[in-house]
Amino acid sequence: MINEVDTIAAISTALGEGAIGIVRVSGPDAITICNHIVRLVHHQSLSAVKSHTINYGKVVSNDLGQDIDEVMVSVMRAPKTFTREDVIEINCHGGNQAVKRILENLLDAGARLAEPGEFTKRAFLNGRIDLSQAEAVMDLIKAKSDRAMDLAMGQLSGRLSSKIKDLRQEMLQTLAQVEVTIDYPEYDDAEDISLTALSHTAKHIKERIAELLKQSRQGRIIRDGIKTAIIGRPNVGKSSLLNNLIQEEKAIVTEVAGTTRDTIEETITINGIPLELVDTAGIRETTDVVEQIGVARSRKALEEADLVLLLLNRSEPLSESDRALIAATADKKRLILLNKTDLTQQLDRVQLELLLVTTDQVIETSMLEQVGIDALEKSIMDLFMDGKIAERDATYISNVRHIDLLKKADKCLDEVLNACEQQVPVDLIQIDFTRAWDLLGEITGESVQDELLTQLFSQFCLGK
Ligand SMILES: Nc1nc2c(ncn2[C@@H]2O[C@H](COP(=O)(O)OP(=O)(O)OP(=O)(O)O)[C@@H](O)[C@H]2O)c(=O)[nH]1
Ligand SMILES: [Mg+2]
Repeated sequence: MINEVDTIAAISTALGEGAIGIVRVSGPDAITICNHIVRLVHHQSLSAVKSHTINYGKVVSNDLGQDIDEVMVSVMRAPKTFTREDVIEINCHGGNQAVKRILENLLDAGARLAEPGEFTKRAFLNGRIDLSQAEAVMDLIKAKSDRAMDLAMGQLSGRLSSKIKDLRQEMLQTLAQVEVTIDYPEYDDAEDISLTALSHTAKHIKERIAELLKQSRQGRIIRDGIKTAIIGRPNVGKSSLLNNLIQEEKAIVTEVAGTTRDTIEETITINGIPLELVDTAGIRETTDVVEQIGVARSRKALEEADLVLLLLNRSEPLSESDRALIAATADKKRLILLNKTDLTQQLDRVQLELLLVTTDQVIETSMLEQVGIDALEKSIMDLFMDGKIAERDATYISNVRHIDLLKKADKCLDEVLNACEQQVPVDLIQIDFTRAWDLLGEITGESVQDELLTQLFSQFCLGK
């Protein structure tokens, strides 16, 4: 299936100080190429060792025959390997030098430097994993939390793929049924039977797509985290909130209004869900040039946020800026925090409620006395995960590409249903139906174009 049957090599571990480093080689000449530079202690050569064994030896340079490093070499012969090709992994000492020199010598001996993601791409092209599993490999590498990792593992084990395959199978059966019916003219009502079958399946597939999409929002959150902007006028306690959440004096806190000039970003996890916090400069009208830039950045953070924590100072009456911010965040998912509850209340709750919508939750806090943090964390979970901690085995679709394809397939099926209602000729409806089938196939890579593959795999790390 692969036409570029050369042998590729890359450093598979992160560069930097570490106990071991791994250089990986895959392709038909992997063993021959490595034989040039590996001297084993207990065997003649790598060709002589059993598959799936790890062997002690040395790497020597091609030209000078000089020892480069003491190594353990894994030999894995095709097809039971990650790429389904012969794979050699050289485990050497960590740090930058050993891995680099070993790689250089492998390239001299005839290997080609792998492109990012090329090992995984080969695994896909050789049919070991499908596309959604390949993408899961990337998610696994980039996972920011335990939950994100569980999610990627679920996808890697083919949970999403098998659901999509079931859907496509069902659609294929319907298409086959339609073909047969149309081909037997003794049925007078062939068109009717076909229309009924197509619309019945289209409806069912649409229901299943809707379920998958419903879970997708949570999936994205588990994977990418919740972008959370802390917003409020100057001096209400935004930076104090950030420090409290991350349990570190990261942001400067003073009684001077306008202390925070630039946005400050930090990530924490709540029940396994990453929260990407952004502390912002207090939003107000100002003539100070630096502060103006800060305020513009605050507004940008507000725009990009999945969640806004809007802070108000309970010990002062509502101000014009507070009202403006309540209005500006109205279409956002938000929590209203009334801070400084350790001081006497000046803010009129009734007046405030009039400005809020029914879904708004108000939480009273005191950053000084660290009151209300637990309630805040609980509310965030309620808002994003329906209060539940993500179940391990639900099929969360977290990949934007998958969501997009599901939505497109859903639209095609809408057209199928419309056309069925209007009694459009069956062969025309079949086209949309088949298109939906193709779109679902792109998720698993059963119907997929070359450019897409190149683009997808180029997002991987080198050596994976
Ligand atoms: N009494 C009391 N003071 C607080 C509380 N939270 C914050 N403060 C004080 O309020 C002042 C401002 O706090 P910051 O956290 O710097 O406020 P900010 O919203 O980040 O202010 P800017 O960065 O200027 O926009 C500091 O003196 C804090 O110690 C609270 O709950 N109670
Ligand atoms: Mg601040």
